[in-house]
Amino acid sequence: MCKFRSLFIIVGALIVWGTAHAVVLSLNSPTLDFNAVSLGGPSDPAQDEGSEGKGLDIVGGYGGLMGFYAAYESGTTSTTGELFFRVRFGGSKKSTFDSFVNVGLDLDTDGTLDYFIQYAGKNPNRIQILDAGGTSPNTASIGSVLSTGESVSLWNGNGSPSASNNAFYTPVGTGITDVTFNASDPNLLSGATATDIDGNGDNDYFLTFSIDFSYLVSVVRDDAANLDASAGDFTLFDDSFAFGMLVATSQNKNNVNGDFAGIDGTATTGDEPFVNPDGSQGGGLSTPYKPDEAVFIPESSNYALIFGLFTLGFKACRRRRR
Ligand SMILES: [Ca+2]
Ligand SMILES: [Ca+2]
Ligand SMILES: [Ca+2]
Ligand SMILES: [Ca+2]
Repeated sequence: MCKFRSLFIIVGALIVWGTAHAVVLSLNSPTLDFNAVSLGGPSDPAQDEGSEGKGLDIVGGYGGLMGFYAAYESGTTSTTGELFFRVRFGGSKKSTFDSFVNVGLDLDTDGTLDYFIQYAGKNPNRIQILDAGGTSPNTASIGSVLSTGESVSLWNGNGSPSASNNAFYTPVGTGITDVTFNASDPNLLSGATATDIDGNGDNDYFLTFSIDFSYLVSVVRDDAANLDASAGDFTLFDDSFAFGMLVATSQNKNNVNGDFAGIDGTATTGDEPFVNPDGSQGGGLSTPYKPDEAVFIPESSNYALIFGLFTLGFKACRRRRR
C-alpha cells in the first residue's frame, strides 16, 4: 500500500479546487473567488491619499485583507470573457462613487504601461479603455480614449445582479463575503476591524466592476504594431496572454492624481505610477496575470511543479500496487 496516495489525492484535489474550480463570477462574488493582486509592496498603506479624501484611499495589507483584486470569467471563446476588478477603500465620501479608478496594464510586460481600463464614476460614466501616455515609466499619464467600452450600470444590491450590471459599490460587510480577517496580524493598525481595516472609524467600501474582455481584445489587436512583438503576436491577443496590472485612483478622467496602490503616496516621489518612495521605478506593478488560468505567472509555475509532483506520485503508487 502506498502511504502517500491519500495525501497526494487530497493535496491534488485542493490544488485543482483552489486554482481551477469553475466559478460563475458576479459583482457580489466572495472575495475568495478573486485573485489578490500583489503589487510588489504594501497593498495599500492607509491615509496616503493626500488631499484626495478618504473615499479614494485604497487600503489593504492589514489582517490578511488586500486592496486590489482581479478575476476573470471565461466566455464561450478565448476573446469573449469578462474581466472583474475589486478595490477596497478606507471609507466613502458619499453613498455613490463619483471618482475614477484606473487599472494600468502592461501588455508586453516590458515594465511600461500600455493602457488603462478606467472606471469613470461620473461623466462620461463609462468603463472604458484609454491609451497610456508618457514616454517613460515615471511619466505615465492617461492618454486618449481607445474604446468607449460600456456605460456604468450599477447594481443596487437587491436580488441578483443582472447581465447588464457592471458595477457594485457597497460597504464592506454588506452584500459581499470577504476574506477572513486575521485579528492577530502584527501589521494591524490601531482600532482596525474586519470592516474598517485602516481603523479610521469609517466603514471600508468595495467598488467591484467588470468589462467585457472583447473590448480589450479589439484595442490590443488594433494596436499590435505599438507593442513589443518579442512578447507575443498581439494581432492574436486573447485570454491566454499574461499582462501586468496596477491600480490608481483619481478625481478626474485625464490625470492619475489620487492614490497609487502598492506605493506610499505620501512620499515625495510616490505620487507617480511605478515610482517607489526611494525614487526607484517599478513600484506598484503586479507580476503578469494570465486570465484564462486566473493565475499570476509565478503561481502558475508553482502550480505546474506541485501538480507534476502529485501526478508523478500518483503514478508511482499505481505502479507499486500492480
Ligand atoms: Ca492608500
Ligand atoms: Ca475605514
Ligand atoms: Ca508595456
Ligand atoms: Ca498608496
